[in-house]
Amino acid sequence: MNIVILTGAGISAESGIRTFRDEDGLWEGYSVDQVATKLGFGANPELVNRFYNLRRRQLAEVVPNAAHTALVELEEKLGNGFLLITQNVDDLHERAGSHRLIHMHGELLKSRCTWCEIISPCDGDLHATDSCRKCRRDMGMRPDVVWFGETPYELDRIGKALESADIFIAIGTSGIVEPASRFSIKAKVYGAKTIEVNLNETSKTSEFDEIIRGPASETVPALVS
Ligand code: BJW
Repeated sequence: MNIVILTGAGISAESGIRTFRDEDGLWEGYSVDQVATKLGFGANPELVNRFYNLRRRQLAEVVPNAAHTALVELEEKLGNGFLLITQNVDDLHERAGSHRLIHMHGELLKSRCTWCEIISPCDGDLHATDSCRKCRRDMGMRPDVVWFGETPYELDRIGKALESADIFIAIGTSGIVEPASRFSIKAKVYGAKTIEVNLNETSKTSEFDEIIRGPASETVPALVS
């Protein structure tokens, strides 16, 4: 049995991390073009790093919730038949104990040099003036997150997993952002049963075989038990 899970900001909401597009979402007060595009970073790298520094610091104040933990239990049951793809840049899945995990939109706790592309662990603040430890150039250190117009990580591995999935479950994602928004249809075309787990209806709800409504901290443990 192969199960592929896609998680979005909704799974971390009950841990205290704001989603992007819900009322009071993270994008409110910020222009997406300013903080989540390469052009925005080029125009004002210090502002962009400040936005991510704040979010990186907030990670220290939150802990995984019952939904993250339930997915660890499912991974332990299924072993190689399990793959967790997260769009989240927080580290709550790994802190809960997930191993078979892809961070398709990158990770807040890593930095990337825009000059030489080296990726390094990053648990403190980043500044545009920081020098890269490898190429020594400055004005290029950015969070290792995937912005609009950039290619998400590990799409080949994800594509293969979707083709062999028996069950695909999307948890806490609005289904607005491509290419993740197309994963459920791809899995379905290749024969998977698809399940949406979300507090609310999404623009993709009608595409799923089964819908489970409610907070992830309750619905996910019930689903995997
Ligand atoms: C709960 C809950 C609870 C709440 N329990 N549920 C026109 C111009 C330019 C680009 C495009 C364009 N049209 C399309 C594009 C492509 C673009 C895109 O999709 N844009 C659309 C927005 C229009 N996509 C890209 O550019 C991507 N790259 C790409 O497509 O490359 C081309 C390519 C494709 C295929 C192969 C090769 C190349 C890159 C996208 C990068 C997204 N980056 C971000 C920011 C990351 C850094 C950061 O964190 O700041 O990733 S955007 C943001 O959205 C973040 C998220 O991962 C992503 C998805 O959001 P998510 O997780 O769905 O959150 P929300 O807030 O939207 O939804 C939360 C959900 O939870 C809601 O449904 C709630 O109901 C629910 N919920 N509480 C259960 N307790």
